[in-house]
Parts: sequence; C-alpha cells; structure tokens
Amino acid sequence: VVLAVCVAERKFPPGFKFGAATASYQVEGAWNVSDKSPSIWDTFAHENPEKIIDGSSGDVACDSYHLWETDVALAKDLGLHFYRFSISWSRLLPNGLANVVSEDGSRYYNNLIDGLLENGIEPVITLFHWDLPQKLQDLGGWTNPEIAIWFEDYARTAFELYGDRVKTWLTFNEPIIICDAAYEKGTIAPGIASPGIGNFICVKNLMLAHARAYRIYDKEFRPKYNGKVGLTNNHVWYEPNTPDDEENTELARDLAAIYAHPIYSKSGGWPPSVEEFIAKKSKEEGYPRSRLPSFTQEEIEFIRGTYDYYGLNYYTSRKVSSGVPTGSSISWPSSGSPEIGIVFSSDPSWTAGYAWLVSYPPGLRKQMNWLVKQYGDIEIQILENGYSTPEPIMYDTSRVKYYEDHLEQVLLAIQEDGINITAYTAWSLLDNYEWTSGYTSRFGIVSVDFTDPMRKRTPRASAYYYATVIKNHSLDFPKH
Ligand code: GBH
Repeated sequence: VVLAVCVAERKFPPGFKFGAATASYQVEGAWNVSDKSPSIWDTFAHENPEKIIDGSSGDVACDSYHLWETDVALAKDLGLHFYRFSISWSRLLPNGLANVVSEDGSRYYNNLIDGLLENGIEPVITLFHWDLPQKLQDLGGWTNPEIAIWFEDYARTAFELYGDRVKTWLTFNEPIIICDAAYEKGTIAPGIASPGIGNFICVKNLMLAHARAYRIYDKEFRPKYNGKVGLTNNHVWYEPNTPDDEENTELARDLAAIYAHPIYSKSGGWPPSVEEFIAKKSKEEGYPRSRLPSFTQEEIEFIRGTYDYYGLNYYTSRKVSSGVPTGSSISWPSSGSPEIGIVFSSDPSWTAGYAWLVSYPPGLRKQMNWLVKQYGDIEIQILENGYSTPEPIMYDTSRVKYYEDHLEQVLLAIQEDGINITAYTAWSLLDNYEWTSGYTSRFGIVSVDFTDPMRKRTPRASAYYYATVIKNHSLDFPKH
C-alpha cells in the first residue's frame, strides 16, 4: 500500500539524499597561491592551449578558493543535503608526498567543511578528480606502481584531517577517464598516448591505490568515524545497433567494467571476457604476454570487496556497431573503442544535446539494472548526472527537462526494479572549467559570469526546479 502511494505521488524514499558536485581544478582557481605546487592540469592548460577549445585554463575558474562562502550559501538556498567537492592533492601536499602538509591548503578545506556543516550540508569528498601533482607525474604518475603508496599516504592525510566530519569519501572520479583519456588517447592531462598499454598499467595501479586507501580507512578510521568509502565510475549505456552487435556490446560494457569488476564482483580480478579478449589479441599482435597486466591472487583478494557503495556518473548512451574508429571519434567511452573495433552512434529517437551529450534517460535505469545483475544488491549512489549548453542561458528549459526525465528513471529503478539507490547528484552546482572544452560548455544549474572579476553567480531555472524537487522530496508538486 505504501509503495503504491509513493508511485502515485512520485515520491523519493525517506532518507534519499540530493546533492550537487564540483571538482577542485574546475572551480577553485588560485592555482599558485601560497605553497600550492602545480598539478598536471596547470601544466597541460598552460603548455598546450591549442588542446583546449578556447585556449583557457583553470587559473581563476570560479575562484571558489576565495568565494567558497558564496558557494555554501548557494548550496543552502537550494536545500542541498550534500555538496560533493574534491581536494586538490598538490594544494594539500605541495610535494605530492606526505612529508609536508600545507597549512594554507588544509585550512581551506577545513573552512569549507565547517561552513557546509554549519549550514546543515554534508560534505562529500573526492580525493582524486584528475589534478595529479605534477611532481608525481614527473615520476610516471599512474604508470608508476609506487603511486599506490603515494595515494595511500595522501588518503591517510585527508582522513586524519577531515575524517571526524566527513562521512562519505570517494577515492576516484571516473577511473575510465583517468586511464583511457589520459594514458591511452592522451586527449587530456598528462596527454600520454599509449593505446592498449598505458591505460592498462594505469588501471592496475589505480585499483591497488583505491584498495590501499579503503583498507587504511577500514582499519584506522572506520572504528572511530564510521563513514563510507567508494569510488565513482562513469558509465555510458551501450545498446547493440543490430542483433549482430550484441556480443560486442556486452564486451564494451565489460571493458568499461575493468574499473569496477576487481572491486565489486564476487570473484574479483578483471572481467573474464576482457581478460580473455586482450590475452588473445596480444598474442596475435606478437606480445609475449597479455597487454592487460595480471594481478597476483593476493592482489585480487586485497582489492575485492573494498567498497561501501557503488558510485555512478551517468550522462549519455550509445549504439554499438562494428568498425574502426578514426580521427576525433577514437575517444572511449563515448565515441568508439579501437580495442574492440567498434564505433558508437546515437539513436535517432534519442534527444540530441550539446556535443557528446545525447539524452537518453532510460539508459540510466538500464545501466543500474546491469550493475545489479553483475554485482548483486549493491547500494548505488548517483554521484553525477547533468546537462550542458553552449550558451549561458538563464531560462534553461532543456536542462530542466533533462533533470526531470532522469529523476523519473531513478524513481522507476527504485520503485519498479527495487534497486537500492540512496543519492542523486547534479553536475554541476556551477558553470566551471569543462576540461578541454574550457568555458564553452556550461553544466551549472547556477551560472557563473566569467567576464566578471567577482565571478557573479546566478541561479538558473534548473536551480529553482531542483530546489523544488528537493523541498517536496517528489517529482510531483504544484507547477505555475
Ligand atoms: C564528468 O566527465 C567529470 O567527472 C566532470 O569533471 C565533468 O565536468 C563532467 O562529467 C561533464 O563532462 O570525445 O566525445 O568522447 C564526463 C566524461 C569524458 C565526457 C570525456 C566527455 C569527451 C567527449 N567525459 N568525454 S568524446
């Protein structure tokens, strides 16, 4: 009876949380204040302006380093239950290593955390949202196995400083982008093109780094702080273009799951289909061993089960067809996979959005069902979902529609499929530095005037819409 009422009212379950997200390099600015050292994004944007659509950098961005109180006030006005932000590793640890903790850096995040809590907003922290200290990149970054230890020390520093007040932690934002875009295609910082090699070394090291951070939390911090640790994966939902494409489609889903399977599956390690596929290909290509590095049994056990929730970032879906991706379409996960030999396209019935962001709301529900089928009855936190426009329009009806349609799928997944979804996060609270798109792609429910030295923030129609959903805890409310 209760369920029926909820369905009729399109209400979210009690305790379901709504939030919004940002990331350090995309909003903070203050790239060289105090003792902060450069991250790979400072270097990449400064040295390769031609790789950024508008040649810009995040030197100032939203200037949230100075304007964080305004961000907190906005989050409060929206009624957000939580605010997800990331720590800039090289702001907190200027050497990358944990011998020196920046006073200035640690104070900045302390203030932000306290400011949020004073306003009744939970801080949710991402430890790594792509801005690796340049000093660690100089030593190989994610291709140096030592990074698992560097990351453990960084994570411990953050847990020690903030664990008393921060109860939800993410080790990584979108490992697939960290390893594939950065070390396979080289389209983002640090710009290393090493297809089929660099990306696989990266993911192995990253899985071990995640597991180390999780295990020290478990041992040293959970008993006193009782928080949750996980990571968030970006999934593009794939569907076969024709019945012939079904096998490749499942392989594409499995290939994206090399970032999940070692942690979330019952068996641990790589997805068997991918392990087999890469081993076979590597042999055909003349390699003496698989390009996908193996784990020892001990490593498999060490990584397996190191999660308290499944973090999901979902934006878009694709149709899968056989073919060789070329030119600008080589970008996994949304354009094609040269590894599998597939190209991605959109379905004519899916709503075209800006650039890569085609809107297919049912893809979100289907992706979650796939995850539950793979990994069992896991708690899913949706940690990013959102929509961009090229123009800074205030009456953003297309974004409102995107949010409404995706939230509806979240409700269906909860009510009809019985999936345990506990949180939803809008990307983004603010217009910000959209990586290689610079300031040309706007994701904010709050607009930012980047021509204004004060970086004036103005809530859009979508902000008012989201605030109303949060206030009513429902998709049904009187509309004017
Ligand atoms: C997330 O990435 C990030 O977590 C966040 O920082 C970012 O601002 C947000 O989403 C919006 O993009 O060449 O066609 O493949 C999303 C994943 C991966 C989407 C790279 C864009 C490149 C387009 N992104 N992709 S394509």
